[in-house]
Amino acid sequence: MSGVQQPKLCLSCLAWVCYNQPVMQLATQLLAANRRGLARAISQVEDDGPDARSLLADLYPRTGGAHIIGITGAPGTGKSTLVNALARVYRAQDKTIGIVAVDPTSPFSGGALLGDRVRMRDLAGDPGVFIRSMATRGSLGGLARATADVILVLDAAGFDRILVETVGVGQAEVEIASAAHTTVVVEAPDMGDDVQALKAGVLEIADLFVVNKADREGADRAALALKMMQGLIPAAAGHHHHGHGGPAGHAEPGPQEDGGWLPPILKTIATAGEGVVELRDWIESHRRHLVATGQLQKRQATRAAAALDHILRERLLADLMTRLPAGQLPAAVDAIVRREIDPYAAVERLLAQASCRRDETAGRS
Ligand SMILES: Nc1nc2c(ncn2[C@@H]2O[C@H](COP(=O)(O)OP(=O)(O)OP(=O)(O)O)[C@@H](O)[C@H]2O)c(=O)[nH]1
Ligand SMILES: [Mg+2]
Repeated sequence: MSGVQQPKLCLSCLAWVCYNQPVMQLATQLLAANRRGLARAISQVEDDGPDARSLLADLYPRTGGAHIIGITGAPGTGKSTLVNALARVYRAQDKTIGIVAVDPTSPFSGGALLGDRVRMRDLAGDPGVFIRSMATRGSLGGLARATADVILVLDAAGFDRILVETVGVGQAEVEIASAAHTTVVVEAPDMGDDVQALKAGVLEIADLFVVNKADREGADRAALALKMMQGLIPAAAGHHHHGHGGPAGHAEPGPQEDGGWLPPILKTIATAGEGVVELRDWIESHRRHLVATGQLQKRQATRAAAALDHILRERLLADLMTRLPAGQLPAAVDAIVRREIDPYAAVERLLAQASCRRDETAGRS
């Protein structure tokens, strides 16, 4: 770095300042004044630009304070409306709220994001709330990475709770949701078939179920269907509990004697704010449960290991690619297709070629 004053992100207030300017204190009021700095920091990590790594390195020690809440469910179940209402009841407790709306459906995202903005407009003037819609990435994997990094920035900025809305349709969304401490799965009465469809990946990650649009017919039926489904979910990793004295349907939801957690099934009318205080209180109860049982710590360790594994794989592969003589990879593909070599042997050969190259360059220097 040169001696010239570089604008630097102030870690306390997340504004872009020069070195000699006084560092301001983090406060809810200041977040309002520095929204532009925060937005800029988020754009940086979202685009994975040249300064993103050093920015995240600076911010990382300040993360870990926020509770991350995933809100997932089929399209149109009322997730955005619920997030909006939830943010308001959290604000009533003076908690600061970051909101990340993720929409990976490429052809419609423009319209959907615009819709979210309109619905969330009444929160927009509140300095204790920051809303960010995630633009579609080139790949779903890229979207998951960008979302995780944006959550880190909001965490470092001091938001107490971060609400992450994802449309629960595929593996990438489940991956995004796995970044959450508490995952809320949203259903609606008129989505009968989708209750079945959701069973595949999303039900297993639910800490709370919400049947939204409880003003509509069929809400009780949907709640009952979920309750029955709970009995079908295998008890995985202390996540769910099936009472020893009977089926899960007879156990009280919430913390269980064996340290497990039985997801409650709540009914809400997001448009009227009904049941939303109860939802907030259940989320907080789940948070306390995670802390009390040490599961928060455990989840964080699991996530750290997964992140490390992922980054390590990417780095090693990229490293290998730079060391591989040009044309070797397509040549190997051709050889496999021609049945001259099997894929395992091809990998061995590629690795040997890459390490030859390394010895060569090492010998030269
Ligand atoms: N009747 C009724 N309508 C609701 C309720 N909650 C949301 N809606 C309506 O349902 C529609 C979809 O709501 P959104 O909040 O956009 O749903 P979403 O799940 O975020 O939708 P996507 O992000 O597109 O997947 C809107 O017209 C809402 O006004 C509710 O409790 N009752
Ligand atoms: Mg939405």
